[in-house]
Amino acid sequence: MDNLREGIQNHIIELQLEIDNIFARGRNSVVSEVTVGQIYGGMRGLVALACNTSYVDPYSGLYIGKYTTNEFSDKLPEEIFFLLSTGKFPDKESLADFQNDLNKRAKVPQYTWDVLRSLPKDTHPMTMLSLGILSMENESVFKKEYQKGLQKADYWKYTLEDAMNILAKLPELAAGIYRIRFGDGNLIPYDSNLNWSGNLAHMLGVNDDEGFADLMRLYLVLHCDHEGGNVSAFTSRVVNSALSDLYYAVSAGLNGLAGPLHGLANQECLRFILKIHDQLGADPDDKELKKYIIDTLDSGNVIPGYGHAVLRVTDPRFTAFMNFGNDNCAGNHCFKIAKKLFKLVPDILSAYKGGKVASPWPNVDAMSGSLLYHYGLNQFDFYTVLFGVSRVMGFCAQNILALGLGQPIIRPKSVTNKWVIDKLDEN
Ligand code: AMX
Repeated sequence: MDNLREGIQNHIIELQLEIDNIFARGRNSVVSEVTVGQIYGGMRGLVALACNTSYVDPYSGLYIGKYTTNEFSDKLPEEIFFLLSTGKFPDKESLADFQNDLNKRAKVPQYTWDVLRSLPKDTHPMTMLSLGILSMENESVFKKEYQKGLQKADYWKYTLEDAMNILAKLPELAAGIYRIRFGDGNLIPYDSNLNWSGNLAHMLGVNDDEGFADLMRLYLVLHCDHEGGNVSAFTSRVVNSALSDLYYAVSAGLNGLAGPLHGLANQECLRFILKIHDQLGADPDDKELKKYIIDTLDSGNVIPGYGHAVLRVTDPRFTAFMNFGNDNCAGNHCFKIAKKLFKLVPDILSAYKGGKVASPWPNVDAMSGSLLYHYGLNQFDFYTVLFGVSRVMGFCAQNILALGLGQPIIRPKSVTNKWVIDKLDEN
C-alpha cells in the first residue's frame, strides 16, 4: 500500500497548503452565523466543520473529491477508498497493490468470533458489527505507537495502518455475522482471488448470481461517505479527535448509524414496502397506494426513505439503484412497489402540513432494500451492516486526513437557557 500512503501524504500537503492560504486570507473572518433556532435544533445548517473527503450539494447530491455520483458509481469500493483518502483514483498498479495488502490482513481473529458467538441469538447485527470491531481494539497499531511516544505528524500513518486492518477484515466480519445470526453459523472461507465486495458477496453465501456481486459492489460504493456532519461520521470524528484509536472511533460511528433516522432507515423502508405488499397486494393501484401513504402520515409516522437533512432533490444514489433495478430486477414486486412510491410520495409529502417537509424526495434508502430482497437477502435487520461496511471507508478516510492536518480535539461550546436569554436581552 506504498502508493496509497504516498497519495495520502501528497493529499495532506495539498490540503494543508489550501488551508494555509485560507488562513492567510482571513483566519478570523466570519463566514457563518448561528441562530437561536440552530442552537436548539441540532445545529442544522450550521457551517462549523471542514471535511474534504466528500461534499453533498443540495441540488446535485454526493461528490467524492471532485467526482459526482454518476462519475464514480461504476467503480470498485477499493478505488473509492483511494479516492476518499487521496483525492484521486488509483492507477492499475496502485489498486492491485492496495488489494494485495487487504488480502494479507483479511483474517478476523478467533477471539472476535468467540465474542460474537457468545451473544444472545437475537442480538441486532449492528450491535455485532460494532462489538466485533471494538473487540479487536487491542490490535491497534496507533495505540501501541502512541504509548511509545508517537510524533503528532505521524498520527495519521498509524491510523492508516489501523484503517487497513479494519477495512480488510470487514467482509469476513460482516459475512460471519450474517451466517452466525441468520444461518447455521458455518463460515464460508475468504477467497483471495476475489476483490473486497466480491468476497463479501461470496462469504454471505446468499446468491452466486453475478448480479448479486455487482449489487454488493454498487451498495458498498454508494454508501461510502456523506460529508462530515452526519451522525455517524461526526461521532466517529469526535471520538477519534480525542485520540481514541480508530477501533473506538469506527465502533462509535457505527452505533450512530444504527439509529432509525440514519442508517437503520433502509430496513424500515423494506418493512414499509412489504407491509404494502401484504395489505394491498403485489400490484396496488395509485388510488389505494395514495390512501395508504396518507394514512401512514396521518397516524404520525414518517414515510421511510423520503426526506433529507441536506439534499433537496432526488438522491442520485437512489437513481443509481433504480437504474440497477431496471436492468436486473424489473419484474420484482418489491422493486415495482418502490418505483410506484417514487411516483406518488413526493407530491403527497410536498403538500403535507403546509409543506413542512423540507425535501419530499427519496434518499438512498428508498430503493436499496428491494434490490437486496430480490437476490434473497431478506433478513432486513442485516441491511444496515452492509451500509456500515461501506461507511467505515468514510470514517477511516475522514479521520486519517483530519489527523494528517493536525486538527485538534473537537469541543464546541454549549450554553444554558439563561445564557441565551441574557444574549437576547443584550440585543
Ligand atoms: N415522512 C413524514 N414526515 C417527514 C418526512 C417523511 N419522510 N421527512 C421529514 N418529515 C417531517 C419531519 O418529521 C419534521 O416534522 P416535525 O417538525 O413534526 O418534527 C418535518 O417534516 C421537517 O423535517 P425536515 O426538516 O424535512 O427533515 P429533517 O432534516 O428534520 O429530517 C430525515 C431528515 C431524513 C430524518 C427525515 O426526512 C426523515 O425522518 N425521513 C424518514 C426516515 C429516513 O428516510 N431516514 C434516512 C435518512 C438518510 C440516511 O441517513 N440513511
